[in-house]
Amino acid sequence: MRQCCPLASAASNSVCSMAYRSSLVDVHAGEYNWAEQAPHGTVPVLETTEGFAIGDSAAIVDYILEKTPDGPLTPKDTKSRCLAKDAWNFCNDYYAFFLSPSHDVIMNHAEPHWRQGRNTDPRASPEHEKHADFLSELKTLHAQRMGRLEKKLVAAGTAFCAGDECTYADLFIYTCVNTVLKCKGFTAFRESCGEEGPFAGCPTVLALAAKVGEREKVAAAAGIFDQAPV
Ligand SMILES: N[C@@H](CCC(=O)N[C@@H](CS)C(=O)NCC(=O)O)C(=O)O
Repeated sequence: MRQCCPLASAASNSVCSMAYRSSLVDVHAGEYNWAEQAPHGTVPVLETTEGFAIGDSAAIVDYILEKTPDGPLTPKDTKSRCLAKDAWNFCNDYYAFFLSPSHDVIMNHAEPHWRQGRNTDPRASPEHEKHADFLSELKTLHAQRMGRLEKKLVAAGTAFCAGDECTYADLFIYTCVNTVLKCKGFTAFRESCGEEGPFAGCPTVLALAAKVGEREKVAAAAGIFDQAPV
């Protein structure tokens, strides 16, 4: 498994009942030219033992779920399967529309197609006249989406997002929350949220993330957030 960021961890480590070798790709080290070698030019990438590679996190999750129907984070019935996918896709949008554009701001990437074909918002540049508006819009989006997730979890009233058992989707919630709470690149964002922090009004989201963080394998990998800028 090739990976380099918390999103990648969410896709892969989340269903960690399957044996795989994970290699953390340092995008600056050059030991793996993922822009060329990865099928989509992005990470994560799962190089299966069946001779093909999968280049999209959702497809990687599907593959692992199918291979490990009894895995500890695999939903076991139709309702939890659908609810887990529902929550995972919600987090994936949060990644695409908040975490990823924030990544561009943090890493100072505002060139048009830096992300292998994803359009980058030019307002990510601190020199752009509307940079402050962009930051403010991202903050609003974060608050709206996390508020929506809070409402969703409260309405479900279950211990985890897809029922009373933890699933791979809870790992993505955990990853989104901890990226914002712990990664160095989000320091300015956290500070902009004042004393209440970025998850004010979302106690259920925070509690779920904390509960997931107590799982042995998750706790063992928690250092990744302190190492990663985003
Ligand atoms: N839809 C893709 C998105 C993957 C993605 O954006 N990965 C980022 C790292 S978290 C990446 O490789 N971006 C390319 C770049 O940074 O140039 C997926 O879910 O796998």
